[in-house]
Amino acid sequence: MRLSRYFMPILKENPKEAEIVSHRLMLRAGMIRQQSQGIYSWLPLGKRVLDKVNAIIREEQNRAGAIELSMPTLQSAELWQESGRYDAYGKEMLRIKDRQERPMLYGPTNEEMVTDIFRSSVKSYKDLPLNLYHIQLKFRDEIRPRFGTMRSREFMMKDAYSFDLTREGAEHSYNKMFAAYLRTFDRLGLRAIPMRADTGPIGGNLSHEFIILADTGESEVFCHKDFVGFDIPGENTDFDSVEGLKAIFDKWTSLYAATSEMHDEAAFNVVPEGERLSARGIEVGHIFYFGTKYSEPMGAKVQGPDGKEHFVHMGSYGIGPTRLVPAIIEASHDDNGIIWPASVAPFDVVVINMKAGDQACDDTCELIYAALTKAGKDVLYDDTDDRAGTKFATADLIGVPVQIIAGPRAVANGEVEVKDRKTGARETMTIEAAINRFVA
Ligand code: 5CA
Repeated sequence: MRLSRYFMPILKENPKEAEIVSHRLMLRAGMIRQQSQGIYSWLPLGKRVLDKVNAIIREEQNRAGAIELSMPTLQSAELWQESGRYDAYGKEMLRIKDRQERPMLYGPTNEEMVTDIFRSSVKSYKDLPLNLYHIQLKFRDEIRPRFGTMRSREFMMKDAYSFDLTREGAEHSYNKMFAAYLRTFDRLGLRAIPMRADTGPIGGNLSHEFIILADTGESEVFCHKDFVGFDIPGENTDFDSVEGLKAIFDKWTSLYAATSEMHDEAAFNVVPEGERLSARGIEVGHIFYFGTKYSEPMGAKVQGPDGKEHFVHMGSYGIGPTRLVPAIIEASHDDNGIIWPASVAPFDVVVINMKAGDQACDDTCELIYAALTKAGKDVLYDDTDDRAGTKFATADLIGVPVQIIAGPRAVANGEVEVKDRKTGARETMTIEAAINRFVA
């Protein structure tokens, strides 16, 4: 992508409305724009990051055996009347009427709709277990939308829904998502700690929130320090192994960890003082097992091996991609801007032409840009005629992991400078070596 032809509206000044660093940096880097309170457009740079986050979520959901579909944002009120949540949900639900005066709503979550899909076609235990997910916009008319896309009214959610014949089966499905979440957040460069959590309007009695520790987090959390160093389940994790996944779940729930709603001061005080961590955190995922809470009122049942009909046991599993992007920034930035983990960086590398219009600089940059693009890399080429200082500041602000800097003096020697955004380390090398770094 040539910056001269891209749309990346950088802000020079710090936006006043932004209270936390991620919101400030997302606005300054031209990643998002508020359209009305708590409702955002994702501008091209932000969209790239969001897509990369979603790609990782999708890969790990698929690895754990979940199957992707797509459900609409607008739902009929009838389904919610069946489950009893239409009245219970309260003012967070945006209710609307269509031209026939039929009550509709902008979905805050999809338990009812997915249960309807399930009951319309699954009739036998032989088709279980089943886990269906989508990545879709939701709407919750939050009282206090704030911190940009961290807590917005319209936001994206990956929501998965599992169906099993028995409680034991449902627990295995829960453990699959539990392990998949540990892997997902790790790949996003985050350390998320599962904590016992309140179930709120979703319901049920088994639930974990996945929390990133951050000073700007909205939740108050209490946990054992050792979680920070626990091993993440590997790529070779066998998601069909009941014992294997149970062992992962047991290990990650063996020490104290709870959000303030579930906090038990006496139990926390049993943890040796030096190992207690009481901090603030950002909830990036939340998983629930709620048994037959929706399947019973909505009549979602299957024939079991005993020939009888059984209401299915369900769970739901949410991740907030539009919250994860600012959460990643909260965890990874410095005074100059964002520092993206390579896995979600909007571009793999930025090529900075320090003197656009200078033939040697232009030729060198074009050569590198073409070679890296051909090698399948996402390359941003700063071909604008801005001052070098402005270009460096922009490259640092948008947080691309590697900068290749082509200035007249180095280029005259057949060389460029390669800068690591995270460490700030700079290395001069031949043009060929710089290319080979990515191509090899
Ligand atoms: N149906 C269940 C799981 S699929 C559910 O709705 N769970 S939830 O309410 O906990 O939301 C799941 C995730 O969505 C949260 O962990 C959070 O990451 C994200 N999320 C929830 N509300 C917002 C919001 N207002 N803004 C941004 N992200 C949000």
